[in-house]
Amino acid sequence: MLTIHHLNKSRSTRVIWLLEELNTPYNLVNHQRDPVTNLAPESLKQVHPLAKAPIIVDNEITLCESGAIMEYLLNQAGDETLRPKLDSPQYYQYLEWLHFAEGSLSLPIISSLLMSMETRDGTKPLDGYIAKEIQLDFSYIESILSQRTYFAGDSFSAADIMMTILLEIAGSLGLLENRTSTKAYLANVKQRPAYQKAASLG
Ligand SMILES: N[C@@H](CCC(=O)N[C@@H](CS)C(=O)NCC(=O)O)C(=O)O
Repeated sequence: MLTIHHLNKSRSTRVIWLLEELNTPYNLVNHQRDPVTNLAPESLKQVHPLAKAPIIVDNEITLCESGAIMEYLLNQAGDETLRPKLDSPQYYQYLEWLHFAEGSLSLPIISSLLMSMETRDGTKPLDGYIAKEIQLDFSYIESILSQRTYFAGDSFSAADIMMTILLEIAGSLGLLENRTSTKAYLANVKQRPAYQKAASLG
């Protein structure tokens, strides 16, 4: 049976909600935020190196990112009610909102939340959060790219196109120092003629 790793007061509520809508049976594993830092506990790191909720484990699949998990669960359930049909125009509205939540809206909302804490108690949770995330994310990316040619395995995919511009910005900010696999990956994908055509347009 599928396991959902749930962190209190977190985005993993999204996944539990979807599982309930789908009537999909699941094991629930609860993790509690550190009462002082409000961060995820060590127990979550043992499930996935990003140590973020939600995470699901289903046989050989361990998956984080709530949007990806939603798609996975809908694919598994073969559900026709909680997303529009692939060949309908509504499907692309669905896809836009699905990605908008984490891809665009999350950044200003979470930043505002962390800045409101700063105003209240004078601590600097946003600074701490950014430093922690950069270390965590680029360590994870480096470990993946030291094992695979591309993000999703041996074949180039649209996931590589999504990741590249952010890695380029990270490189320009000096965040890829000592990340040799990431730098080699970037040099490799940037040799693609299609990338070069796109980049030449400014
Ligand atoms: N984009 C990710 C964000 C995951 C995320 O940041 N989860 C938060 C909870 S809402 C978390 O685990 N925070 C604990 C921590 O960073 O230590 C998603 O949608 O799953």
